[in-house]
Amino acid sequence: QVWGEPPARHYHALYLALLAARGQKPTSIRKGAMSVVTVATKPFADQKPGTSGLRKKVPVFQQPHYVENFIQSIFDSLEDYAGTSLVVGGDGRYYNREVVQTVIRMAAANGFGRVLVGRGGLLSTPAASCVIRGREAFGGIILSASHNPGGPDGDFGIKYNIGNGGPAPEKITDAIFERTKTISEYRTLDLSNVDLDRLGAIEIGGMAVEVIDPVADYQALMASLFDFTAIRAMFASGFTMRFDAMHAVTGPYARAILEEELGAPAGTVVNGTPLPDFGGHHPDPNLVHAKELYDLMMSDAAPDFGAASDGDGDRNLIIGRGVFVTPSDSLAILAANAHLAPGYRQGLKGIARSMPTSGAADRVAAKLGVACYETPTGWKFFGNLLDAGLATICGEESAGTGSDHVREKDGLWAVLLWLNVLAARKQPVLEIVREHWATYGRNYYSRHDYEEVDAKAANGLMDHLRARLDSLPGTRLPAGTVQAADDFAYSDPVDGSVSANQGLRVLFTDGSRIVLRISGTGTAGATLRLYLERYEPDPARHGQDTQAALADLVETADRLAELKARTGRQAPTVIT
Ligand code: VG1
Ligand code: CO
Repeated sequence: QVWGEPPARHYHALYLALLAARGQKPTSIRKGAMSVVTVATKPFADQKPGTSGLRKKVPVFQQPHYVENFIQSIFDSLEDYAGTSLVVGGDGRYYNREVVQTVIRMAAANGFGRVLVGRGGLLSTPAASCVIRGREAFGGIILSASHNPGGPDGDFGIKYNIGNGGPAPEKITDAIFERTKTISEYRTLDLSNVDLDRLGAIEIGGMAVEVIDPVADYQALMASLFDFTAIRAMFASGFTMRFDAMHAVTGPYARAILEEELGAPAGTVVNGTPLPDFGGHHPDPNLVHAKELYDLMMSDAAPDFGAASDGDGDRNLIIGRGVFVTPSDSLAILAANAHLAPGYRQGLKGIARSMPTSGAADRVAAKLGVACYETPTGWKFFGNLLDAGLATICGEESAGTGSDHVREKDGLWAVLLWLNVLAARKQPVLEIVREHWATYGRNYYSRHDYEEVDAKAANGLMDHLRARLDSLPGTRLPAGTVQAADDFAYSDPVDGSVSANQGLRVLFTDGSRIVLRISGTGTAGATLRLYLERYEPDPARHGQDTQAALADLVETADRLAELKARTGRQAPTVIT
């Protein structure tokens, strides 16, 4: 194995390979001699992690000590990590490289034994999860604000993942937040930057820093799950596809796997180079921000299959020629067909979906005779179910699908499972979707987002509806008669922890639903999410326009929550 030459400017740099050859760990170097510095600091009041870590505008993170306070608070909330490995990487957005360097220095000063970092500071969220698990790291720090825009005025984010590769559970994120309120100092090293672009290992401050290929571990995992031979044969026989990486982190993964390994023609992957500002776009794979792909897929020039992923590579958009597959339907269809892929031939142990996600997957679970779990929004709630072997496939309406192969949702994984299903069934996407609806019925589904609403108005709206919930059952509304209404609370079947206030639900007697919640990932004002669902068993009525099919529910939601009056908006910002 050839290791990169450590740049001369590194203080006490050594080849890890040299040590490894001698069977040693870099512990012979005395700590303390390593210029550890303790820096006095004051708490910031706004470091509460949301649905997926701490997300703020870049200038907020650029305040002196802001990043360091949060990283030290993470370390202070962990136990017994001395000498263990920490994985670090991000989606390549603006400020990624700087924060990677900060994390490396602070990890060394706090006693980690090794940092594994993706070359260039890059690691997609699912790849980070894969590396944490595969290399048995203590945990990982993922730098991403996912689908939020990047650049100097865009968003940035920091998330901690535990040793199972998944997002830290609430117990830990709560502890981190508590720590940020009292922190008075942090530890770092007085060292210059590490060369992130050269593969190999060096040593700083008694800690090994190993720059790894960000794609390799992940690519090997994908090859172990899917029938690459069948997919390769499908491409060889003329199957066409476009994958839009949206100038974000999945570009290198998609090129390596789709084009180089599976033989899709060069140019299949577009916008494949990660840019710090994502080319000025929102790397959000939905019908608004991936409109170009959508338009192509609805045109005569459409390839057989279209897909996209988000900033950090954990979301997916699936569009067949002439048909957009809603994420909720995609979850259900993948669950129903997963056995066609070698990694899932044994069948599913169970399915899990977030509460706002449509009930389409529940029907598949019922038919398969396995349990379906309903969790709060956010991937951290799936971890326990996956670890306990209660579920194999999980998904969210927000374009997140994944399985027990890692502990994050995984955009490219979903795309590859779709390709595997297409290669096995040899049918167009449209036909597969229609057959699925004919078998299980169709769950018409849409989400209406009201972005950057005044936070007080949004909270007032929620409080008002929450106060009315108890009086709603039995009420007749344009969408039907209310059967039940509540503020969703989740009791984890594995560890018994309870998470309350996870979204307001109004359930109708015919199975239709209205759900309202405030986003936990927004960085400006409040984003209100209105989720609408109606079940249609009759195949003769499966051809309706989604928004038309849900019009009653939209009207009812406005009546119940006074959306227009309280937000001052006549229409949602984004409809997905
Ligand atoms: C949103 C989605 C949620 C997803 C989360 C993180 O959260 O609704 O389903 O898990 O983003 O995804 P919220 O609280 O804004 O609704 V990602 O790809 O942004 O890490
Ligand atoms: Co994401």
